[in-house]
Amino acid sequence: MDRTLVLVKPDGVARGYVGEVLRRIEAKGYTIVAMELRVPDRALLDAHYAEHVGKPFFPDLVAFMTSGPVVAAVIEGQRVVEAWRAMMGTTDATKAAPGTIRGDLGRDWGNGSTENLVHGSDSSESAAREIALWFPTLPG
Ligand code: DAT
Ligand code: MG
Repeated sequence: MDRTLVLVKPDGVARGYVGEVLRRIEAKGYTIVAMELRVPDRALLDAHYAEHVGKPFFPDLVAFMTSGPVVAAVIEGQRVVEAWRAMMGTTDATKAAPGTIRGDLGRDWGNGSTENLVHGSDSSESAAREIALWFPTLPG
């Protein structure tokens, strides 16, 4: 069975959308197999966002992601990696399609930070890597 890593980012938690995000996952029919509220540290984010370390926006991304608690979850179901990416919408919330989480709930707040509510692994390989980082003791 396919699995992917979901994060409700600090803006999503602060704005009270944990329930809304989980509601959409449950309504769509996927199963939550692990979940935790935590403030990620720098080491975890360096590993999680390894592909982005050194990019111009990386310091702002880390500042945003360590600004408060996130909800991390592992969800499961056939083709859940691609489904969750579709449910999130594109990275830039301003352009994300209505009906998606980012399109319905996100916007540019003019503070230079890309606050787009949620994360989802972009492939099965990324999902396996990210799940091992966030939930190292979760049985496969
Ligand atoms: P996604 O979160 O849609 O998978 P990504 O993996 O390319 O997008 O980037 C991870 C996060 O980094 C993204 O959610 C917001 C931030 N980010 C990406 N590209 C950015 C850019 N050009 N400027 C500012 N922030 C960016
Ligand atoms: Mg990504």
